[in-house]
Amino acid sequence: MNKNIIKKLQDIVGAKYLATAREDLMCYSYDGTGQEYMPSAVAFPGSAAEISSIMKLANQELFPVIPRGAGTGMTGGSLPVAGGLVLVMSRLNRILEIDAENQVAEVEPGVITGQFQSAVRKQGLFYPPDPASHNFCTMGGNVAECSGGPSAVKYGVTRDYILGLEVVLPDGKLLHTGVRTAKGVVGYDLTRLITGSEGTLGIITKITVRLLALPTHKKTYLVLCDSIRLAAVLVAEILKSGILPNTLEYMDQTALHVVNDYLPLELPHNTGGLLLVEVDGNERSTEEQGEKLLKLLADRQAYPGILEVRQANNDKEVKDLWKARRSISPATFKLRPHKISEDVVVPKTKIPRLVDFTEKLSRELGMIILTFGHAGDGNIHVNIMLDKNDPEENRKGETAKRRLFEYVMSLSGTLSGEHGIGITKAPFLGLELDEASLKLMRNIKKVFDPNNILNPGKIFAEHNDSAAKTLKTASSP
Ligand code: 2HG
Ligand code: ZN
Repeated sequence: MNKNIIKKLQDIVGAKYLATAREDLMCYSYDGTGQEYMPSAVAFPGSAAEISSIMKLANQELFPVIPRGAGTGMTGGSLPVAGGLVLVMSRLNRILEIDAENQVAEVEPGVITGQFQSAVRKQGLFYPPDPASHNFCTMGGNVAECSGGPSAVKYGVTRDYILGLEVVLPDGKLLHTGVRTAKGVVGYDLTRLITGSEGTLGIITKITVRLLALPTHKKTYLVLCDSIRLAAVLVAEILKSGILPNTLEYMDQTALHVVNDYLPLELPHNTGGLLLVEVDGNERSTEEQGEKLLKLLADRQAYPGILEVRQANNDKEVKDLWKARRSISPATFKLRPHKISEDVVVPKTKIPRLVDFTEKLSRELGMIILTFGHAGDGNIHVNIMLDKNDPEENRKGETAKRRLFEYVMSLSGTLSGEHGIGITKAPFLGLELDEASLKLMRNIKKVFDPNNILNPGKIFAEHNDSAAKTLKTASSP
């Protein structure tokens, strides 16, 4: 990026909000994937108007612009793979309004999700989307990736709460999408198109969300099983019984061990697999659902492999369980220095088959592959642990990932439930999407961003769609 452009960027955001020193750039060169790409500069814009001027300049000078929230993404969505300017949204961090009566709020993209949840909770309201990283990740990043989390099984994902957006388009124009009302069907649903578009169609500068009334009660349980297979089988059984938990999370034995090693907590580890189940609602419905769950799990004739069902007795126990659950992802790095982290989804009844498959794959390739996650909606995190500096492990890791994706497709699943495609899954897009969809999506990107300025290299691998299709043919069952 030449001096002239740097000068113009300084004029737009102010010299103190533009970083070019190598040590500063390094802080914005990586994300949750552990991959690193150095940007040419990093800007901290203070308004949509500044972002608009930056985008106009980027189109004149043809440099890439990459929006970034907190950098917790797991697929490389905020990495400057082609260099360029990283736009850090941390200064746009105000909760603009909480309209309690209409159960609507408006926030800027740099607001930390967990802080927003606490703010609405104080008014008896509830914003359910809760990525495991909610203490660090941002609302803007969540919208860009359409993040999920443990509560998605009952409450849905980020897109289900986004009513409208203010967005700076790649050419610098300001776009307002959606509504502030409970319903709205005027024109194409641009809000949904931009939600989950991974920062490739526009830069989100304001978010209007819908809120719910805060559930007054909850009950949290641990179900200890003698095998992961049973834990996986129980997921569909619990949901079939009519219980709708707000959390139905699953952890295999490796996940349990690694968290115990990471935190000063003692999760039961002499089990084959564990379910974390939580029900919420008003006092009566929570009571009823809890009783129904305990009754179902007490049927040891049907489920002889259930070792124990524990209920969290107080707030501290509940907090500790959640801390353990939210720590699995960072704790896994105790096993190996790197991981390939996947977020595949399969129909609930097929989770046992997926779990069997990953265990077999792990044995066959001699690698640690652990599984945990949002089993209630069939969204399983498969973590393939490795050392990327070891060429042999790297090769085996890539083999494991490809075989996992092919298997998930054969189960009528999907490649990503919550982390998006980014760069890590881009070469595999053609496994899931047909030619017509791919073409339409690429054309949508061209309409929004003809110069391919905004977050280039994401979702669509430059030349790899057809390569992925070859895989599809090779893997057809
Ligand atoms: C979680 O649910 C996150 O903990 C991270 O989505 C998953 O590290 C992972 O694979
Ligand atoms: Zn997750």
